[in-house]
Amino acid sequence: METQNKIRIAIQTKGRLNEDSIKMLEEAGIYLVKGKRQLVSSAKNFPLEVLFLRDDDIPQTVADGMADIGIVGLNEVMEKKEEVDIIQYLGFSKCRLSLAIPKSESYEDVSYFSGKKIATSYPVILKDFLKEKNIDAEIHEISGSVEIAPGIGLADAIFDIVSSGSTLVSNRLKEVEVVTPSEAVLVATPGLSDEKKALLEEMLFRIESAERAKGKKYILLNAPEEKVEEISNMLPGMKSPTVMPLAEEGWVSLHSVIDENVFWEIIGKLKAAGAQGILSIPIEKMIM
Ligand code: PRT
Ligand code: ZN
Repeated sequence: METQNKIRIAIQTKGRLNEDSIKMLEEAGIYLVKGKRQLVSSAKNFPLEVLFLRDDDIPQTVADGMADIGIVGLNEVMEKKEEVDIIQYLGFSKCRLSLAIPKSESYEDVSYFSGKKIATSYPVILKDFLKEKNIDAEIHEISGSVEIAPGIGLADAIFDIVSSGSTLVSNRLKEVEVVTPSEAVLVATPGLSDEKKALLEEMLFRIESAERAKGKKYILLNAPEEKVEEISNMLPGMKSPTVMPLAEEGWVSLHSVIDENVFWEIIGKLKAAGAQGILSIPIEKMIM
């Protein structure tokens, strides 16, 4: 069957994960057929089918095998407790799940929460945490605007996603316990077929190559021949730098790959050593 040779990914229809999920696929050279907001789409140049879902539905869809893989927040994976394999941490949509209380309250330790009413959209994760800490508290599950609960007398505290912390501040709350960090993860159905595993491997290889290139620059410079060794030592490249003769006698061109953040550190040293015409170029992909 033809569909056997395709892999199906579930990604968020709209919301915080959508754009970065599509961007990650594009960096891996996989472009989606653009249409209206349909439920299913496909890739132009990779045997990939895309299922657009609410993030809450992604863990179960992947666990059931309706989608082979999915991109979702680790927080949803932890909350839903569906059986999925976490294949890769993706480094975007980073946040944390934290307990917060009114700013005016004094706080010593987690025993503060004994007998308190805590509002959250993540009752499962919270329950596990309280159990581990031996705290008996009341969990009040609400689906949105958790942060307003203490202000309107609906709860004593909240357990919610925190990113910059500004939502807490504007609701006069303070973060007192970080329960778990979260970020987008790539999940897969346990027991993928060999064909689908091979497609997943190919995707991972591409994602990694694009990831590796981030923050790296390709740098080119001209230098007097007698300075090649000194300058090479300043350029920790993939292997040793490429050295090519220039038309002008006694001069060479050096090429190397460096971390973006060391670029400004070494630029002065390179110039002092006689380097000229220094160029820094972004790198798209890096295959080791
Ligand atoms: O419609 P659908 O159900 O698909 O989307 P959703 O509304 O449930 O989720 P969405 O798009 O808001 O978030 C998707 C995922 O992004 C979450 O599951 C997290 O893994 C991740 N993420 C990263 C965040 C945040 N950062 C975040 N800041 N999810 C939510 N927030 C909210 C948080 O709930 C709180 O209200 O932002 C507020 C806090 O932000 P700060 O910056 O003020 O601290
Ligand atoms: Zn959701």
